[in-house]
Amino acid sequence: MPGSPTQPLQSASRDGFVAFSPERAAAYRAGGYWTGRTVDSLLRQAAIRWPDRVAVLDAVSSHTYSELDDLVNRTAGGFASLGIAPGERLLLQLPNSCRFAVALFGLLRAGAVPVMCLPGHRLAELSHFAQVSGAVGVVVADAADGFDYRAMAEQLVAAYPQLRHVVVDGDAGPFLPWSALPSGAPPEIAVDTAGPALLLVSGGTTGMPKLVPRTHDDYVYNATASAQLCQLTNDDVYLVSLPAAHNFPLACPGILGAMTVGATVVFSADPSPEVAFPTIDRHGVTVTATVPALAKLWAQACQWEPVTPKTLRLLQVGGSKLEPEDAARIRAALTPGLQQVFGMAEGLLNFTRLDDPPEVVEHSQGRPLSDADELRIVNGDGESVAPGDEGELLARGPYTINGYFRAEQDNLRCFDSDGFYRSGDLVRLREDGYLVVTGRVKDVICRCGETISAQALEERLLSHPAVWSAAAVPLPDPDLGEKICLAVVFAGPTLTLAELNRYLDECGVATHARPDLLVAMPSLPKTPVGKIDKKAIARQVADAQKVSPR
Ligand code: OOB
Repeated sequence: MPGSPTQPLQSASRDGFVAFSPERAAAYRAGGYWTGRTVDSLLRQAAIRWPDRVAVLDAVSSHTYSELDDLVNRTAGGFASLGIAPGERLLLQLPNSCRFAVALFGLLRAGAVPVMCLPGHRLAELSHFAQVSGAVGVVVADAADGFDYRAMAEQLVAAYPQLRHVVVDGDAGPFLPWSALPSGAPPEIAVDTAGPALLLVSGGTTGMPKLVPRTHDDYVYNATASAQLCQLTNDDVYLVSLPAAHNFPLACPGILGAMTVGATVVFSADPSPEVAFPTIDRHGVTVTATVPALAKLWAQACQWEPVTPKTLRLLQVGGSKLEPEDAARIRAALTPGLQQVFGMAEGLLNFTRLDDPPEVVEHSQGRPLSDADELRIVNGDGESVAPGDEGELLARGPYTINGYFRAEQDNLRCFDSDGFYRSGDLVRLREDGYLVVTGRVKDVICRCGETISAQALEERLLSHPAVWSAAAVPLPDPDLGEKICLAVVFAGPTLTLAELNRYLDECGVATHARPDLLVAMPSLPKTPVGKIDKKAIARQVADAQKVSPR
């Protein structure tokens, strides 16, 4: 808590952290965006205001706010007695469960800075996170979804001996079992709320994910303002369907936003309709966040699942582009309360509003959360485009980072001289101030001197009733430079490449922008949060063809 008695400030995590400029920080404080509260104070305050309300529950446990607060006190004491000092980083990788919330707040209350790994991350990613963050420990489950996290932890600590503490939820093997965390009183620490509270991992599509330092001030604002926008109250029941460590279910408004109003958070370790629908029904879930592929699946599953969602008042969809036809189907099958969310771990969030007409909700990706968000839409030379034209989205504001953690080279590329974050997203600003995402700067295929937008091609194909999902990826080609490979999941019988190209011909798509290769797949590979993983598609197809991806 600000102003509490002291241990040193979080200096250990300061190196490699790019702070907001003093002028902008002062303006955000003066404007009331930053309130000097810690992320942990959200739980402390909820425990004071709503002690007996259920804070978190999962398939096996449930805790009121006051119980959760007590558990977190003990856990923070445990971490501190291991010798974990304020500012030190720990990798946190747990499945969706109450234990996730206890561990996250236990680390925060001990002053540690959790690195928010997703359950789908593996040794390559965890090694990268350990190396860049200089983490001193890991908190993992023994096993989940058929994967043995302990075995991975053994490899990890062998390569990174700096990882002094490995705490395992469940059967710990050679490591410290969660249940044997020493007991102790939570440490008294002084926290600089303008410093990093936690490190998110970027959803970037190229290279290893980068570490995104979110400060107490910015993240508390992020969660509080999102909860207000979504009109969350303590009658709401929020379902964590996506991996809890992802920014979307964590703070947009997600788990942290629910805490600002004393709502209940339900953790589901499995987002499939068979598990999620009965969970929604049993607990009267009113709000949840999904990615388009999951929302589409849920809408379709309403046709055959015996129990379907009846209580959802707000279904958030974000993470990748939702097509208007799918948005309409989702509204019809699941709830008229659909909300598109275009966000990023780096900060900027755009939401459609609760009272927006269907046209806006179905055809746009929302508008900025905050009136202090500053947006620029620029061409390849960095100049602002004409109103309504496509360009790259740049953003700056009270909850958008000023640099990745310990990534000087990336920061030169990803931030402009005014501190704007270059999102790499191509967007168009509608006259009403709403954004439409039109592609990614780098998600293009350079075929024979022409640059083809993968998203534009995918959108065309998705309008064909036989196409359930589609991804266009570049493959190296000796003559064309790159050729267009199309991976498709068909809704029914498979079409041939000639049939698809005939359809594109009818749609008036240029001949140079037609796929060269069609690969039908039973499902498209996904990233740990459930977005289509184009790198994996290119790798799979290239392996099958015995050529190397670009
Ligand atoms: C969310 O965060 P990340 O960090 O996993 O991914 C960010 C990127 C964006 O730059 C954009 O390329 C894409 O994901 N994206 C969307 C989108 N929402 C995110 N593309 C099109 N339409 C959308 N609605 O994905 C994220 C973070 C907070 C809330 C929601 C999503």
